[in-house]
Amino acid sequence: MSSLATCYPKHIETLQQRTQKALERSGLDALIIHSGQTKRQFLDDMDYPFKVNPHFKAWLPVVDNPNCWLVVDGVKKPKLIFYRPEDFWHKVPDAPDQFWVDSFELVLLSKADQVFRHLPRDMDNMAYIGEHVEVAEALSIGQFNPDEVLTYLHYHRAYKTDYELMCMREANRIAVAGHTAARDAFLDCKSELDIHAAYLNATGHTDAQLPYGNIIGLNENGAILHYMQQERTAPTESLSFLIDAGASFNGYAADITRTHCFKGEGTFAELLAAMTELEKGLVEQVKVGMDYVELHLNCHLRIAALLNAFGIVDMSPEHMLETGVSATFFPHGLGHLIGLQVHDVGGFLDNDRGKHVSAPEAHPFLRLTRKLEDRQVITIEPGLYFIDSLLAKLKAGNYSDHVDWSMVNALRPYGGIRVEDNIIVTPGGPENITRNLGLR
Ligand SMILES: [Mn+2]
Repeated sequence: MSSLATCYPKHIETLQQRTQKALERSGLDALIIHSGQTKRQFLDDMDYPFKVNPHFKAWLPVVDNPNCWLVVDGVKKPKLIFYRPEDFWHKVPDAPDQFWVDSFELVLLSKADQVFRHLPRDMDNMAYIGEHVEVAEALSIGQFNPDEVLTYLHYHRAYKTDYELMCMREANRIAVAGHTAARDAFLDCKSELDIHAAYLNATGHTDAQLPYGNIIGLNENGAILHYMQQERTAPTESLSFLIDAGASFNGYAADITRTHCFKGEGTFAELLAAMTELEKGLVEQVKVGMDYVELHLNCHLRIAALLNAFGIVDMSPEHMLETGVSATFFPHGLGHLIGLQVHDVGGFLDNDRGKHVSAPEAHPFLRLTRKLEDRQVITIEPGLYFIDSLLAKLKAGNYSDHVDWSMVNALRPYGGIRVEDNIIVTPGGPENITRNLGLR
């Protein structure tokens, strides 16, 4: 049985190779990767929540420790400068002894401003990778976040190592536990805030540990794509529930959406069942070599066909796609790369030298234009919503007569539907790491 610990050395080897190649191309000697540092809130004595540099957590599962550094040249054993201050206000991390520690030459740092003692003496031909350019300047590091290096790393980051795939399966496992608890709380007629609390409880996450703020919308709130408020009072009647919520494991994200209908019958319940089948059908299409933009357009045609079959819009699917009518109901992209970041970088890179492929003009919110390849992890997340502002435009436009407005009005109180799974692209077909856990 392979475990995280047994897969990890190969992960480091892969990162070493990528680093070596990136350095070779840019003529640099090493990368100096900063985990980050805390940021003070304006006129306050407290810090914003710390968010680690993704280039740091790519190397090791440390996501909560500022003032750490990595020195990597792709050949020598990576050097980890690990911050362990004397501090009686905050919890100080233990000296590392986890499975990953042997992959590094470890140095402990007790004073953040003394890091220069452990960094290479001459860093003129090295590059700082991190957020705090002023720190890099003070340390006389020659370059800051060079495009050539970042592009190379961002492009290749889409191909996950076995270790990363294990982390992502585990993040999904945690999130699925949360989704199950949230669904039960919805069926108990709880408020959005109570459902959120049930989710956190089941995942063992704090709010700050979530890879993104939970979207928990009851009834018409399901139509607000990034709805972040959490009403503390339950609605008089719970009709529907849209939850887009993830989990983190070792710095890797899960991003899952489910929609639930309180009653098992009626038009919305039927539409939900049809959208679930539609999503599964799209996942089945995922294969190595596929153009993701085409899959996105195919998704529009499928959603348009549903709108037609349900008698909501009387137009051919092709015409709905051409005229933008399908985008009234499905205004976002089919999905994105996922990994160290929820919407992971590199979705528009056609090659590792930075050739950019934009989303089609009519689909500006699509975040992934790359061909699908082995070891990429993507989301598939079709949606169908009743969004007041977009419906108002449709009503005022040329195609209003094709819409059954009484039906639209009857569905508005249900908000919308989104179904989202996380998929590993493999030569043997899609591995649905969300549904494989039994989440329906
Ligand atoms: Mn997503």
